Amino acid sequence: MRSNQAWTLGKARRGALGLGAAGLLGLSAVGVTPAMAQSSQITVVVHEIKLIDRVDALSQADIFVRATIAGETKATPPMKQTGRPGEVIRTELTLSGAVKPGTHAVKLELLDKDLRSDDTIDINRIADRRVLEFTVDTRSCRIGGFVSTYRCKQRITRAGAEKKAAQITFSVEVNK
Ligand SMILES: [Ca+2]
Ligand SMILES: [Ca+2]
Repeated sequence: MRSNQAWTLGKARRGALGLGAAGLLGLSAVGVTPAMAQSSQITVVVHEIKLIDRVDALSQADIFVRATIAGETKATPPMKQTGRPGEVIRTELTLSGAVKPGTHAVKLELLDKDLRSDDTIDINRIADRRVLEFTVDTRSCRIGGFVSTYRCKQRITRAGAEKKAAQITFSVEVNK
């Protein structure tokens, strides 16, 4: 983000010194810069994953976390684990996305890497819903979409109850 911004400023300065079309390009780049300076960052931190039942019937569990923050999807590398039921994996996995100040949708998924298609592990206690979807207000630092409202840095624990279920503990941080 920072280097990107520096690049934009550099380009704007060069453009402003030029004439004609280059000067016009420079002016439009200057117009973009203030919005970028106002951007915030939403980070999802996964602290603990507890496998409730066997998540991979044929091979080892190699789970990973995927987060979609304001429409942009990011994933962690798969973790090599034995995948025994009851196993607790303590971690500090982080996934971040740059956003404009305001309220944004976040989707959090726990998956098991598979040869054919990745398997979504159930972390949502609601039937037929395996992923967690919530909102983050970067201004008030409130996490919405759950029965109770959480705040930034507060630990949230959720568990699924369907086949291939796990419990996940995570928190959300906002950098302005
Ligand atoms: Ca697997
Ligand atoms: Ca469920």
